[in-house]
Order: sequence, then structure tokens, then C-alpha cells
Amino acid sequence: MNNTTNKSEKFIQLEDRYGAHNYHPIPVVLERGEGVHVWDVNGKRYYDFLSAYSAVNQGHCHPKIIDTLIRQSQKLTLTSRAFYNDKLGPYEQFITEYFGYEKVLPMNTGAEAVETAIKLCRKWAYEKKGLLENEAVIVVCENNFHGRTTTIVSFSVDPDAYTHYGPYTPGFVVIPYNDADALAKVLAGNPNVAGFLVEPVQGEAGAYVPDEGYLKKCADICNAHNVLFIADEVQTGIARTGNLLACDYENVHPDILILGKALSGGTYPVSAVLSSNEIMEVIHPGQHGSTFGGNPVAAAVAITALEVVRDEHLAEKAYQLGIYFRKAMTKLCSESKVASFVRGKGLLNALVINNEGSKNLAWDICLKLAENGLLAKPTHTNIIRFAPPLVITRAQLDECIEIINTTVKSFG
Ligand code: IF1
Repeated sequence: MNNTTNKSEKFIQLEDRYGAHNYHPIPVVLERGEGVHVWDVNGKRYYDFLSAYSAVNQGHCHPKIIDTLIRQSQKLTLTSRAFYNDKLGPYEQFITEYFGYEKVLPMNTGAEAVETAIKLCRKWAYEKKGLLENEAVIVVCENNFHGRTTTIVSFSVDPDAYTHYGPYTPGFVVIPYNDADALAKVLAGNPNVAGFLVEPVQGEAGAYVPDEGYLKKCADICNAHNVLFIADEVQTGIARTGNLLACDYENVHPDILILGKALSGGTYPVSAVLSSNEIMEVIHPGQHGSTFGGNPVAAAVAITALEVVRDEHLAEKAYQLGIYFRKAMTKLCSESKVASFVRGKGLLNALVINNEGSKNLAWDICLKLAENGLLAKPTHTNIIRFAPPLVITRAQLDECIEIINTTVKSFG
């Protein structure tokens, strides 16, 4: 092995020996990130087309966010919620006004926020809707991805996500995605439905965009049956799909909104559940919380991260460049036997690969993309997710399109 491989190999071997094998990474060892670029331990530069699964929408190590992170970290990092602090209240006001809600419950990871939304929905159903104790049902969609806790994987349809993690949490009904009639049927037949939890675009399923009007239809059906519409915008939110929220495309205002990932610009675990006073008031002191939820660093960083999204017009950029990117990928699909079609919204896109020839084709393409200076990773075997930081320029995107074209065409 030459010296560069050696350097990476050392880190890969350490993770292999001492770390649980719960991931199968592309064999690249990163040590620095700035904007749309990351560098490996050998100094090779890549375009990051995964954006840490849409957590670094603002670009790696955004200077303004890092500055806030450093300044607050040198002052006060954690008080617990046993006491007040001078950052949480201003953050709660900022984020509720920013997204148009009355209340926020601050958490840390996306899964924690989804769990919080599930608990909030159930408690609201018992105490406000009047469902019988332990009878609440939450409707979810096939091919969902909402995190990896035991309750969340209880309603996953992906065997890799749930196998041998039982016994499973009851109280969930799975319906087909992008099928409002299926939702109407369940709600008409079951008076115990408390909520409908949905991703406005299914990220893990490979940027699966539902039909125009699907979200609005579902929100109206929920409203008609006094069922809470719960939008998981952990991945689609914060400008990723070309609007501040993916729900904004249909002017849908979720009863409960779940955010995470880019809420900190990828610098710190920050998630949030936003809702109305009427719903949020079912939670009383001592009935939910977490050690780090709403800590001063998270609060300060989230304000700056959201200011960057607003001030740098990242949603508008994602909207325009997303159209441009999908046009280029559609052209590639017409010229390459291995590229079937592209789908997505804003800068959350996926290229579906025709892997009839070889099961690992998408993986092999990603290895070659890495060699050619662009990082992406397949999902569900034959789908390559393309999601660069939203700060990417048109010129940089052109360079990336060229890399993708050349690489994919080298496979046929
Ligand atoms: C992994 C997937 C993406 C999410 C939505 C909640 C969460 C996620 C819509 C939970 C997290 C991450 C988790 C990460 C890989 C990545 C992922 F491939 F797993 F499905 F993005 F598509 N709702 N998604 O996408 O948030 O607890 O992770 O902060 O687990 O491998 P988290």
C-alpha cells in the first residue's frame, strides 16, 4: 500500500477494531470541512454531496455558527433545566416566531424529537380528544424513516431497522405513502387515531416526492377527524427542499413540526418540536425533558444557524439550483444505460441506478465518485442520494455535474 492509503488505513482499522460495526462507510477518512468541501487525511479535497444527511445545509464549519459555538462554549455550556438561563428564552421566542408557532419543546437528536412528538400527540389525544387510556393510534407511512429508537423502529417496514429489536411498541398503523385515500379510510374506520406522522419527502427512501397536493389532502383529512398532522422535517426542513419547510409548498401548517439536523448547521445536536399552546400545554413540569435539551450552546447556535439560512437566502438557492441539477441529471439518464431517473425537491435529490447488471453498481459508482472528488453514498442498494450543502454556487454545481456525468458514464 502506498503512503496515502496507509494513512487512511490506520483510522479505518481503529474504527473496525474498537467501534461497533453499525455503519459501512465509503472508505474515506475525513479531517477537515469548509463550506461545500471536505478534505481527507491525505489532503485530498472532495465535494460533500451528502451534507451529513442534510445536517450541514449551511456548509461545513460555517464561520458565523462556529463563532457562536466557540463564544457560548467559553461562557456557559449546560445548566440543566433545573434553572433558567439567558439563552433559552430568547431562542424559544426566535424559533417559534421564525416558523410561526406558539410553543417549542427543545431536544437534541431527531429521534428524540420524533419520540417527543409521539408522546405529545398521545397525551393530547387522552387529555384533549378524550381517547381511552392506551388506545391511541398513530398512522405512519410505508418506507418511513424517523430514527432508530425502539418505538420508532416498531413502525418501520425495513427489516434492517427492526429485526431482533422486539418486543415492539404497539399503537401504530402503517399505510402506503403518497395515498391520501388510504389515510381517509383508516381515519373513517378508527376513532382512536390520534395523529398522522409523515415525512413531506421521504429521504431515506431515496428522495421520494409525493404527488402535488398529497400533504394538503392529508392535512385536511386529519383536520376533519380531529387528528394531529405531524410533519417530520428533520431532513426536509430548514431550506433543504427549496422552501423553509417542505410543507410550505402546499401551505400546510403541521399541528406538530419536528426539526433537527441543520437546526445547528451540523455543529451540535439540536432538535425541536413546535406546536400550539393548546397542544403543548398537556405537558406539565416533570412530564418530559432531557439533560441537554435547550442548553445555552444549542440555543445560541440554533439562532445563528437559522439566521444564516435566512440571510443567505438558502431556500431560494436550493429551489433554483435543484431545478438546474435535476435537469442535468435527466439529461444524464437519457445518455447513460446505468442511470434510470432522478427525483427530488430543492437540493434533496436521488439518482436511481439500473443495477440489473450488478447489484453493487451504485456502491461502485460512489467509490469512483470519491476517487473523482465527490462524496455520495447509496441508499437502498440502487439509489444514490445527492444533497450538497445549500451554499454551493452554480459554478461549483457545474463542476459536480461534470464529475457525476463522467463517472456514471464510465459505467455505461
Ligand atoms: C442513521 C437515514 C437519513 C431522519 C428523519 C428523523 C431522523 C432522521 C426524516 C432521526 C435521521 C439520519 C440518521 C442516520 C442516517 C440518516 C438518514 F439514512 F438513516 F435515513 F438522513 F435519511 N427523521 N436520519 O432522516 O434523526 O436521531 O439521527 O438525529 O441513523 O443512519 P437523528
